[in-house]
Amino acid sequence: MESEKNQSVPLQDQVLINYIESHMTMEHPNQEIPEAGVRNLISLRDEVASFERLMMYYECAMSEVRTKLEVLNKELTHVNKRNPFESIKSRIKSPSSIYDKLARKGLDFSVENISSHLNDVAGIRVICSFIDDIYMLRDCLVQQDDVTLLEEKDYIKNPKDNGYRSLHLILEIPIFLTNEKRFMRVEVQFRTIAMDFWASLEHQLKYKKNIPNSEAISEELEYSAELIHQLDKRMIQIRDKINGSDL
Ligand code: 0O2
Repeated sequence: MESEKNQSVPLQDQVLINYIESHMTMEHPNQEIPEAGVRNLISLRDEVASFERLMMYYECAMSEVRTKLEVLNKELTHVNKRNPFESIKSRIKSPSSIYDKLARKGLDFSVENISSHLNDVAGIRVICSFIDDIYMLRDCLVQQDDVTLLEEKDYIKNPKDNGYRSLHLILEIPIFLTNEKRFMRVEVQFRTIAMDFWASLEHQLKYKKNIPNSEAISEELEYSAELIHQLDKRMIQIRDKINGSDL
């Protein structure tokens, strides 16, 4: 009877079936486990395993791009005696953020939908002191042989209505696994320190509910974004004056 029930179940899943059955029958000794239930659990387990594998690929891709940026930072610091970026952060989008983003796009949570429809599962944020360093780093990165620029959103030249500024790149790079080469997408956001300061505060406004005077705060943020941009431009002028005085 037992072997008949599980006849068409692949051999490698037998261990799981035995485990589920032994556990469930201990709690509910008289309850039969429907085969469909076991099959659902198996397919869920397989989906979880594929999800974890996909996240591992994104982590590898993220490390590759992060290393590329750190190498550029090292070399440019050596050559120019100043570092083009101040800090770098990387993160893999959490499962709940992935779920929310897919839901916003009207898509189910699946490994297929994640890899086909999301560009920012692996994300890197590079914080620079100066705007011109952002474009210099961007050029150095996208001209590398194994990097393909899939998409670019220049919110520095074309800020969002709320005042948000950053340069966003969607890159595709290969990762080399034991038996295959896989192309993965990574989002890189470049900002100045001042833009990052602004975005962090604005992010709080976006995600905090029931803030009194939120419209007035939005207007203040928009105005501050403009001040920050003027300040960013001025810092470049001051830096150039300081460098000029060295000549
Ligand atoms: P998190 O938690 O920061 O990762 P697309 O990815 O092209 O389908 P999306 O997501 O609108 O569409 O792309 P976009 O415009 O490139 O923005 C992606 C990310 O930029 C956001 O990620 C934020 O990190 C940041 N961002 C964009 N607009 C704003 C803004 O107005 N204010 C702030 N503070 N950050 C912004 P997520 O997905 O929102 O989440």
